[in-house]
Amino acid sequence: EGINPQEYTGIKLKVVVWADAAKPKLEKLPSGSNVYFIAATLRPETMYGQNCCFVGPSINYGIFKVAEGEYFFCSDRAARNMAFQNIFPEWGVVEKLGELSGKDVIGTVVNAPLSAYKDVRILPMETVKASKGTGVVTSVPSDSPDDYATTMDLAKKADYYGINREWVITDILPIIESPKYGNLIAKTLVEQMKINSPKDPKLPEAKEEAYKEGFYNGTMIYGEFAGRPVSEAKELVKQFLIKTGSAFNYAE
Ligand code: A2H
Repeated sequence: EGINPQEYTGIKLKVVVWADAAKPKLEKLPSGSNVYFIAATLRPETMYGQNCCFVGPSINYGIFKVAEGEYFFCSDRAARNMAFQNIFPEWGVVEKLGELSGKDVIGTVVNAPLSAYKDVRILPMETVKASKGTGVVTSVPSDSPDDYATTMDLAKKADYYGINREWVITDILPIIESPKYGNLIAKTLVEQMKINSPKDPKLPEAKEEAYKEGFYNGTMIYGEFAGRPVSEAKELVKQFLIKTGSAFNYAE
């Protein structure tokens, strides 16, 4: 963690169907409540391509009250930060209604705002850091090398990860066009750099290059801002998500 605050967009992915393993741990939730998985992102303009949402399987998470009938699923650490950013009803106060591990929620179906795939699954990503963001990472395999590498690994080793192969969407939607890497920047970079695992040490370099190329040279080719440069669309998509109640600002 550096000295400058990191400004994330908190994306709200509403639970549609809980995984069976999560159900016994939800007893304190009033019936009819809405729970949202909160994913911290730096790339709100890519949300059209969300194909799943990642949690760290061995990270501990909580369910926190945000309003009457509305709850957030995120790490304790993120909840504490949110309590000091006017996101919860009472400043500095965290009200926790449940504790779950990432493993408990694998297979949960959530609605991903703006995503062309609409409802997507919660899937495991071993490289999610508990010490960053909300501990929840929404997956955009077209533009994030980490998400692309993890998606491909999950599809290849679904049995090993204890997931259903059909939960992994590998038909990747192009969102951004770049002169250098075409319309699937992450896939192109992962293949060019011969990255074949989510733990490959070349991933940070691929991530850096994908981010720069997308931001400075990318053009949107999907959604209401198609034709606009990514550098402009980023803020427009973010404001649209906030206005429609699907996102909020979160800093740490
Ligand atoms: B980004 P920074 Cl399309 N552990 O969102 C690991 N990674 C995490 C995380 C955690 N606890 N919390 C957030 N992230 C990811 C979209 C995206 C992202 C795209 C391309 C690049 C990219 C879709 N995933 O990030 O370390 C989230 O993934 C590359 C910079 O705080 C978040 O934005 O700078 C980004 O890393 C935050 O990274």
